[in-house]
Amino acid sequence: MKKVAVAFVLVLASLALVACGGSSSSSSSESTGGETTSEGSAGGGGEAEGGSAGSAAALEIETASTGLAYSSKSATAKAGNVTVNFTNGQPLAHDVAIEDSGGVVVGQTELIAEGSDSAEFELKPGTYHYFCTVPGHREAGMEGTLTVK
Ligand SMILES: [Cu+2]
Repeated sequence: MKKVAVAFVLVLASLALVACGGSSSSSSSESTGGETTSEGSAGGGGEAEGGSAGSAAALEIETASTGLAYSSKSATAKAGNVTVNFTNGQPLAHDVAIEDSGGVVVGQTELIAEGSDSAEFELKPGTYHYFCTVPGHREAGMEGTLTVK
């Protein structure tokens, strides 16, 4: 009977170990979640979406509320397939073209007014510029720097 009692205690002890293991594994998954959150804030929501849809990433570019300018003078994107979502809230037509460091235009969105358009780009790491192709707009300041990592 004593052996049975010892065996019972061992079973209880192993159950306690399993319980400990369970709680430690759940706390480690919480820390993994924290890492994912910090990655998300660095790379933007597009990174999480890209994980489920391959390597696609989205870059949002919009015009300033008034004037010949975009809302931001700089943008960053991950190398690979990048979808540029361009939003123009102005009644004046604008577009977004992207040129590489050699000045070669690699693609552009439609010319639109008060609307939005998307275009896909295949971007390698490097420095690009985005600008509006309407004559005079880029010269007036409607451009920005795109850094692809
Ligand atoms: Cu323009």
